[in-house]
Amino acid sequence: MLNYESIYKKGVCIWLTGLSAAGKSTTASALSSRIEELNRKVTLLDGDIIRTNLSKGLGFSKEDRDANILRIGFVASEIVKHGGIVICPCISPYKETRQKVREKIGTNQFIEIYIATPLHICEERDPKGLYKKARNGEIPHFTGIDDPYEPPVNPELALITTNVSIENNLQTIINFLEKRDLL
Ligand code: ADX
Repeated sequence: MLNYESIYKKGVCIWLTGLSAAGKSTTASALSSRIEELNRKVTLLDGDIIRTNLSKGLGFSKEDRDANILRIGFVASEIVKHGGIVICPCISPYKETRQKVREKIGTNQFIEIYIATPLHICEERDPKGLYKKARNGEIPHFTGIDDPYEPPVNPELALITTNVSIENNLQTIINFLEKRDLL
């Protein structure tokens, strides 16, 4: 049986960028469940998880971060090419590297979402205690502390997680995808 839905639907990559503890993974997994409720299949390529398999052994130098992002971008581009939906929550601190992924996927199907939580809030949240360690010098090159984060200049969406609910943010993303005919 032909699956007409996958033939007629365009693929899309929803790329969530922002600092550690900004809320990327939380937003991504809630979004993934919501899209599944709409009877579409979703692949989640979470930076944290990819680093335990596809990018195992890579560290946090610029070179290694770029390699990590380009690997995730490559897998995402294959999924999009075949009409799938892929969600990628990863810090992806470098503008130029995100741009390379955008070009690989095709700009109409690359939706860059900036999870714009400010550093002091991420640091207050500190769910894994990593900011504290970074401040103590136990984790060198920590994004936002002693390693750069280049915010997107023109993201498709920028979301605030401090006084806006996850539910509201999900609705904003879903509305955007529907308007672009990507859902
Ligand atoms: S990226 O820079 O290559 O995009 P990625 O999203 O895969 O990063 O992984 C970030 C996660 O690695 C963070 O959420 C945090 O748990 C962990 N981590 C460990 N060391 C660092 C570091 N030096 N900078 C940022 N995150 C780190």
